[in-house]
Amino acid sequence: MPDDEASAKREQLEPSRDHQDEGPLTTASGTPVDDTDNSLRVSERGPTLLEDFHFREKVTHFDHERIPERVVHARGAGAYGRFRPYESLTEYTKADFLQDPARETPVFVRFSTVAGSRGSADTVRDVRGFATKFYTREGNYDLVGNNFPVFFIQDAVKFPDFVHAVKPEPHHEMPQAASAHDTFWDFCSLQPESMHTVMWLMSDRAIPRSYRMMQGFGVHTFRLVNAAGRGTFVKFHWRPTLGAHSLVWEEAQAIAGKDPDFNRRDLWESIEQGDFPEYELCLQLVPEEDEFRFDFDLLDATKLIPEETVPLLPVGRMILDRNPDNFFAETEQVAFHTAHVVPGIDFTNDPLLQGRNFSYLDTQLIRLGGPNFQQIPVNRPVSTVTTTQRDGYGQQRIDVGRTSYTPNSLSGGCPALAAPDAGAYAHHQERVDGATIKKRSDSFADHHGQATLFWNSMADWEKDHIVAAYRFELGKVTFAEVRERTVDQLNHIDHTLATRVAEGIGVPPPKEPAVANHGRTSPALSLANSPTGSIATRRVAILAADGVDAAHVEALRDALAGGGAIPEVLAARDGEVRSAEGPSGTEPVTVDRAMSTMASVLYDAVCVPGGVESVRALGDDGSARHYVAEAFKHGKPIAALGEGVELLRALALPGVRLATEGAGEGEDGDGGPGDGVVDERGVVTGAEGVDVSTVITAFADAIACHRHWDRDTDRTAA
Ligand code: HDD
Repeated sequence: MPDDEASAKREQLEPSRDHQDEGPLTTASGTPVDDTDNSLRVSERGPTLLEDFHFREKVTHFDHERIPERVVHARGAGAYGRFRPYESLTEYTKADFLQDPARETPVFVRFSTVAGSRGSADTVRDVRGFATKFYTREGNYDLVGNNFPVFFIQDAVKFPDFVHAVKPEPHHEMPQAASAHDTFWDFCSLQPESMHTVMWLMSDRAIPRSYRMMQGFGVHTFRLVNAAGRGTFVKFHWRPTLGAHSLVWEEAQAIAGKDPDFNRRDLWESIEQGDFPEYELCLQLVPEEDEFRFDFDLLDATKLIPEETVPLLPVGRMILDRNPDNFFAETEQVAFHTAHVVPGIDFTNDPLLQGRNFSYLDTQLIRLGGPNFQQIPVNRPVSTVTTTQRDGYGQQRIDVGRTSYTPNSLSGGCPALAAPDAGAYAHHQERVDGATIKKRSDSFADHHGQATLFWNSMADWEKDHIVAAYRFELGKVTFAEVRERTVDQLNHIDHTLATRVAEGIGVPPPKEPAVANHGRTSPALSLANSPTGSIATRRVAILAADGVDAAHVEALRDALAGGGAIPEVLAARDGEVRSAEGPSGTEPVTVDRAMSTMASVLYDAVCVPGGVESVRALGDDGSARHYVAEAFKHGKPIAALGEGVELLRALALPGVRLATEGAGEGEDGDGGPGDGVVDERGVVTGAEGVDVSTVITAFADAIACHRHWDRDTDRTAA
């Protein structure tokens, strides 16, 4: 897109930005203020006077600073960016922003958790929201999706029930941002349509490593409409360039305490550092005549179309490259709405989507205080807005003229109605016939088949994590009958799953399967098949103490940063550590972080460089030992250079073979046979005399694999 279009939103926002760097402090009405520390009073110790207008205005504004948080998705983080299609999608849609690969469209994306309140932690087990506002030349298009392709319920009328069940329980408002409690499982065990999405919730998809490393889905089947009026069903997918990766549950819980802003910080810092999050937009297209070719209903939001059945068509790329200037003004006030559509994009009769089209507008009215929320800078379209809507709280526009009605003659009929062939939105025409009825279609009736598909498609370690998650969640449920009912539901998905869960929660395992497992799989559902290979933006802790081998640290820093990773030297204290005498002299090594401020759960990998004195000091330091052991437990790559291997040896990491002195020949690291490097399930060490660069290369390869699940203990626990 030419620069002017890419920056259209940025330029539009500029007049609203107030840098507060000119002139003195004033009241909101612009009167200069010379004292904002002392209220006006009668004598030094006397009562405060009502006539102190600055005091009253300051405190009154403060009293009114809060607005209601979102009833769901209250906690989130947002960023601006741009989207560009790879090629024209004219064949399927007339949407202007999908026509021209030379045109970029500005976007704002807000990621969120669902159940927690605004101040809750990022790394809770939950669905993540992935809402994108495209500021197109034809108005705003909002794709309000999640990081799961399916939803808990089929009909929007159930949404308040579902949300009431998952939110903290009303009598004591506990637990915060967690589904592991009685009401959630009571509801789900009575609502079998939730079983497929609950399975996703129990999987590692519910604890993403980063917003930059999770997929997004429009969930519903939508409709694209081309200039000839032909409709095509479509499912929207966002695919992160860095692949989809997740945390380990125990790690996620620790992070919630160590850094509750973990995902938000990651998004912010990546953009500040120029590591822009990137996602590919992909479509699953289904011709209208194929509507009934599936063994589920396309209108049922608890079902996905397996990628193996309808492959993903990559159609464009989105890059997030700018952080907001003000969290409240932009990220909090951004208002998404599923019915913000542009010509060429339309709805289907999915009853969940139909209900959403009511709810999002409604919620903004209470949340943002009235019908003029579209005039808030972050929400304003870059296209021209000409309505006959007037007045209301917070009106920002000065609509000039006498006519705010159609038709009129006094203003020459302006604004004129747009013609369909001149860009007007034309609702797709569909013939609908039938009696009014409150009944779910029979085609929505299979509640377990795709949950089974998901379970069947998981790698062994993913299955273990799922079992552990069910045990954790149900272990918090105090009603035996709710546990039993859930196990019964699981037995309709897979007998082994039900048995393994039952065994962990004190429920009698079901004697036989409720239904036979259909045996089908969809490999695309497994995180094990998500692309790996890059170390970009991975955080690597390099543990050091006085006497560290500075050459090792330098080599690590150079090689890892060269691959786009973020190496950081950690020591007991901030400042510097003395380096060992060596070829690089005795220059001290700069410490990036004190170990006490940055737990091992905040890094993707850990390395122990050499230096006899440093390694000995780390070995004597409980927190350094814990650092490595915890990273090991969470399946993270670990490396030791030179004498660093002694720290790993002292830890006696279970089942790990380390490179031994003089054992260089025939080891099995990255550099090929005989390279002297041992990579034992992501624990990388080099034999004596082996070039550290070879060890570091093997370490980088191990980091690119994300985690080494064959040694994580969440798995063996299940
Ligand atoms: Fe929703 C917010 C995603 C079903 C009612 N929803 C909200 C957000 C996302 C989603 C990402 C946060 C937007 C933001 O960042 O501001 N919601 C979904 C998806 C659904 C879904 C993917 C199913 C496919 N939602 C859904 C239903 C209803 C709602 C069925 C109501 C009947 N959702 C809302 C809401 C929220 C909302 C109450 C709260 C704040 C807001 O809208 O702006 O209207």
